[in-house]
Formats: sequence, structure tokens, C-alpha cells
Amino acid sequence: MLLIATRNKHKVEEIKRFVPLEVKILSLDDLDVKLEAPEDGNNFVENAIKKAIFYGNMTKQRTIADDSGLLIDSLDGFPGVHSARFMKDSSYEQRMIFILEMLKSKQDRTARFVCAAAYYDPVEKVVLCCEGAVDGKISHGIRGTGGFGYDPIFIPNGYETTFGEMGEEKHKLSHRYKAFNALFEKLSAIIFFK
Ligand code: ITT
Repeated sequence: MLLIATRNKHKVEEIKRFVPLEVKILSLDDLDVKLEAPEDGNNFVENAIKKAIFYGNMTKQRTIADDSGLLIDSLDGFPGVHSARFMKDSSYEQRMIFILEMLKSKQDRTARFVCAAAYYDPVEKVVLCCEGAVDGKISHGIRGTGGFGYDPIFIPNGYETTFGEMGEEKHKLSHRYKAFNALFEKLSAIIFFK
């Protein structure tokens, strides 16, 4: 059994793709977990590990967690580790409008999505974490309805379309794909799932 410890249902769908079919997946709702893990780390790796350890110790289950975000170079990496929490009471459309407004005066629109994928086994006390990133730029408008979060304003390098316009293609090149692909490659070498 494996707990996918995220409240974000889009992340759950993206992470599930990596879990071997024979492994039973648990969610925080399945285990009736109401408490929120601390997210006060300085970077994605710290936060992903904190989430995995917090929920793994609480539930006694082997646990996977994800911490991720968008970093915009000309805004000194904003919103970065605060991607989920900045303008928390506003819709993603409002947040994206705010970002596009801030970038109006900037020449440089380069940005990257980063994801840290963490695994914790509370019995064996094993912690593993892999990071993945995808470079690109911020579009001039909100484009596409696919994906979630900031997908409609992020164009990965080598493409003309935003993640929000892409559909399946996102899952072959995204930050989450790179992080979880690396994590499950390591896990399959050391762990016998059942
Ligand atoms: P959990 O902490 O419960 O996993 P969360 O959504 O709060 O869920 P994070 O703290 O890691 O997760 O924040 C990640 C935010 O970064 C996410 O809510 C989006 O705003 C953004 N983000 C991360 N990956 C993304 C992706 O693939 N596409 C679009 N936006 C993404």
C-alpha cells in the first residue's frame, strides 16, 4: 500500500501514473487525515520530505509527497515555494492576471516549474527525494483550459503551446514527470511493492 499525501486532486492524477498497477493507492481522505503538514521549508525538497514524514508517521503507511511550484526569473523566483499560498483567496485566473500584469514591464519572461517528489517508509525509516524541473517562459495571455494551477501561462522550451493547451504531452516532459520518474526508478530498485 502507498499513501499519496496531497490534497491537490490534479497532482494525485498525475502521480498515479507512476505507481505500479499492483500497488494499492491510499489517499488522505481514505485514512480520514484532517491535519495539514507543515510547509515552512526553504525549498521544494525540504517541504516534500516534511510532508512525506509528517503523513507517513501519522498513518504508519509508506508515503509519497510532492512539493512544487513556478519560478519566474525576472521576479526573483516568485511565486516559488509560495505558489499555492500566494493570493490564496483568489482564483488561479486572478493570480495569473496578476502575474501577467507584473511581467508587462519586463523583457525577460523565462520561468521554470520545479517538483520535488519524496518517499518515506515509517517502518524502515527510509527517505528518498528526487527533483525535476522544466524550463520555459510565461505566455502573454492565459491560454488553454487543461491541467491546473499556472499551466495556462507556462510555455515549455521547444513548444509554442502552454501546458494548459497541451493535454497528454505535458505528462511526458513536466517537472512532475521528471521527479516521479526518477523517484520510482530508484524505488523499483530497492523496494518490493505489494
Ligand atoms: P499539497 O501541498 O497538498 O500537495 P498544493 O497544491 O498545496 O497541494 P504545493 O504546496 O506543492 O501543493 O503547491 C504547488 C502549487 O504550485 C500548485 O498548487 C500550483 O499552484 C503550482 N503548480 C505545481 N505544479 C504545477 C503544475 O504541474 N501545473 C500548474 N501549476 C503547478
